[in-house]
Amino acid sequence: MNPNQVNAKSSKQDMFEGVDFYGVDDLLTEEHILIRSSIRDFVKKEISPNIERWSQEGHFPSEIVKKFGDVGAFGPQIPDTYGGGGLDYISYGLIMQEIERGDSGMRSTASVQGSLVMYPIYKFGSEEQKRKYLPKLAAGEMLGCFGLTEPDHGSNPSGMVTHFKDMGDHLLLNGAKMWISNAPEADVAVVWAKNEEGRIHGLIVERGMKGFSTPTTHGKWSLRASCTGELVFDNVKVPKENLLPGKSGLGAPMMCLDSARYGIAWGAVGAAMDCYDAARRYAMERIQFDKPIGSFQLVQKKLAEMLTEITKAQLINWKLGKMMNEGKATTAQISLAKRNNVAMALEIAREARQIHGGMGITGEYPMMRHMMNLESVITYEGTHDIHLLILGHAITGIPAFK
Ligand code: TGC
Ligand code: FAD
Repeated sequence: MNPNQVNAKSSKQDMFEGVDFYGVDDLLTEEHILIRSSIRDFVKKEISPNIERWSQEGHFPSEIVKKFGDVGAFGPQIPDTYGGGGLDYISYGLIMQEIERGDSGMRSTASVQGSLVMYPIYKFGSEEQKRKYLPKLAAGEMLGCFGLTEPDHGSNPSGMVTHFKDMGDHLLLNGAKMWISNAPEADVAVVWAKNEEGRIHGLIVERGMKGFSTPTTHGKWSLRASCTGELVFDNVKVPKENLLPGKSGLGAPMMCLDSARYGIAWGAVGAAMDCYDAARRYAMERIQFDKPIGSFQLVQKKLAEMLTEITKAQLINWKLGKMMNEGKATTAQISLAKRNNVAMALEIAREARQIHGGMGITGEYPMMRHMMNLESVITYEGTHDIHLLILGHAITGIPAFK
């Protein structure tokens, strides 16, 4: 398939029509709507015309990093003193929603940078660390990644074996992380590792430190426009001033995950809206048995259920955003939103693809790409079942993980 044909067809469509059946926009401020419009325009111009080609080629467009910085997509929830947007959590959610409407891989790049790299440096970093890294990360002059998962420790990060020793004048880091978004292109990595007492700490590891490498993970069928890799530490000498001093223990990376999972709950709604929009349009245009397929009850059922689920997810996100703003959202409340909304988006991508018949498997329409992307989104930042167990723990008080 010629990617230019794909782009020519896509650009004729208005892919950015709003999906707002319950008037959720009435709950937003003028500033929220302005921020959403500016990101929507950015995605329409910089991502949508190219995303099918990037994904088919498995290409991470590194120039997008600076552009994301310019449009304010990195760390919108971080105070402006350090270069962040100084915005509330609903703004942050809307930004993730609009980026993921374009592509989940592009949203990954932005949410890792904002919630998993800038957030821990802002929350647990020294004043010097904040001043050194945050403005450059916010501006897209530097790309970061977050290393928690290991080859033998995914859902169970507390079992991690990556460790460091205090050598007096520096820390000596050994181990490996796997499945790390942004890793092959990152300038800096926030890495979680155990000290000699087995306590988890965050360290800032910079590209160029001897013994640190970031091999690319090849062969993905999902998030093909996002780069993924490993982090390998072979006797890396990390300066002591690169240790995050503010918090240790598993709770520190888990706090970062709360922020990122919240953004994913919004992002998934963006992917679902894009699929629903495409399906509704196709249902009205495609003629079979001398009628638009949208006139058949079974197709209408699919569309009605998609709209219902998107509307419910939008309301969950708005209320969760209010609780995030007030500092009241619990991990379990965030799990409910991430779990529900990603599963909902995946189901809508599958149904929307079916409405497109054979055309649905091509890159002329976005559903198949969203569907494949969402298989990662339903796995990372806690799998669908891990979030169910987090909810089960909150309901019963009994952790069923082990
Ligand atoms: P558990 O015993 O429950 O807790 C251990 C310690 O951590 C504390 N804690 C939290 N603190 C603050 N905020 C939270 N949300 C917290 N969650 C836990 C907890 O209080 C305890 O503290 P202390 O002082 O008592 O020791 O831990 P566990 O070992 O039983 O594990 C619980 C479990 C399974 C729920 C958790 O580990 C989990 O969520 N696993 C999933 C792992 C995961 O989500 N990994 C994500 C990797 S990053 C990623 O995927 C990025 S993709 C990015 C992209 O491209 O967009
Ligand atoms: P496992 O933990 O081995 O789980 C396998 C299966 O077992 C799952 O179905 C799981 O639900 C189930 N399971 C495990 N434990 C239990 C239990 N107690 N009860 C019931 N079922 C259970 N990590 C990072 O640190 N940084 C990143 O930037 C990052 N980016 C990623 C990008 C991509 C594209 C992908 C695919 C992953 C990324 N991850 C990242 C890793 C991701 O967070 C993990 O894949 C995820 O947490 C699951 O871990 P795992 O793959 O080892 O699966």
